[in-house]
Amino acid sequence: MSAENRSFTFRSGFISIVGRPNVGKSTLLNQILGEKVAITTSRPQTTRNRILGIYNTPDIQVVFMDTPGIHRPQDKLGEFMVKTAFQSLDNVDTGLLVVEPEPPGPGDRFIIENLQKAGVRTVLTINKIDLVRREELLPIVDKYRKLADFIEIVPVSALKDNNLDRLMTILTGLLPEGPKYYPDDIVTDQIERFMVAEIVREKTMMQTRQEIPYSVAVEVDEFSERDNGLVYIRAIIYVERKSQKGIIIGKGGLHLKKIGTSARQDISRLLGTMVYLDLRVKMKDDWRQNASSLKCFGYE
Ligand SMILES: Nc1nc2c(ncn2[C@@H]2O[C@H](COP(=O)(O)OP(=O)(O)OP(=O)(O)O)[C@@H](O)[C@H]2O)c(=O)[nH]1
Ligand SMILES: [Mg+2]
Repeated sequence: MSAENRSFTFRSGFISIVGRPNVGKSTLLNQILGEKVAITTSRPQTTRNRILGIYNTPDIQVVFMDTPGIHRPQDKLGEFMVKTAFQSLDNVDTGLLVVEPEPPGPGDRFIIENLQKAGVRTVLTINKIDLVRREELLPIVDKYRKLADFIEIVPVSALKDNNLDRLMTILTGLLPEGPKYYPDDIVTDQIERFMVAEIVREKTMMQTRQEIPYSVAVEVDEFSERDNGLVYIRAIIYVERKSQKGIIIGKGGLHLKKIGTSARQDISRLLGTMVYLDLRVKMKDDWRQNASSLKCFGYE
């Protein structure tokens, strides 16, 4: 029976997930969906675009938007990321603010002020509660309660899947009557090419340090199915300096090989096929400050 024939009302809405970098927004979205739609790393500023994640039950659809962490931008890429995060608040039904289990800092206050200015009603999620004791958590909840008029404050652990059912009960309870925006079988609107590039970026970010994780952009320049069912993918890892190129490739190409092996496993799982992954490393001087390079990588 289609949704139209049912006697109950269908409810739906858009929820934007915002917060400082590295608080666990993308981990939370992946865990809610039970599928990995957004890459996650232990480094701040991992997410650079708005990532859609669609949650379905027979009578509910929530369209989540994962967003880049809101920070003080140091370059044009950072400006794009912060703008993307704030734009995601236009026309949403609810904001889901994610914070660390610590008292609100200036960054959190800044985001809260902007949510208020935009008139977005907000549920606060205190994430990573697996890292603190209960006695430590209560005063933090209290501080947030005094700071703003949140619809609800929900402590969770996205990583350990702790209290996410309660969070979802609250979020879905807020949904207005509405249409099904996306078909049931769609979990994200991202195309495979983008997801593949993101996986390569995730593995590169995870296996590099200092400035390199932030200097990396990935472009898939060939994606083709070969006769034997194998998918051939060529991806270019762009860095900003010659020295970074050398580090990523490593002695005898060993480091790049390691990145490729772990990326290939995830891409194979995503596409459900055997994958041949050809990785190249190229340099694009200071691309994070260059408008045309940013455009070329889809950061505009
Ligand atoms: N201990 C613990 N770690 C968590 C939890 N949720 C996320 N993390 C970790 O926090 C780090 C950042 O997670 P992400 O999901 O990438 O954070 P994000 O907010 O999307 O970060 P940006 O995209 O950079 O803004 C990763 O190392 C996660 O494994 C949690 O509930 N508990
Ligand atoms: Mg993220």
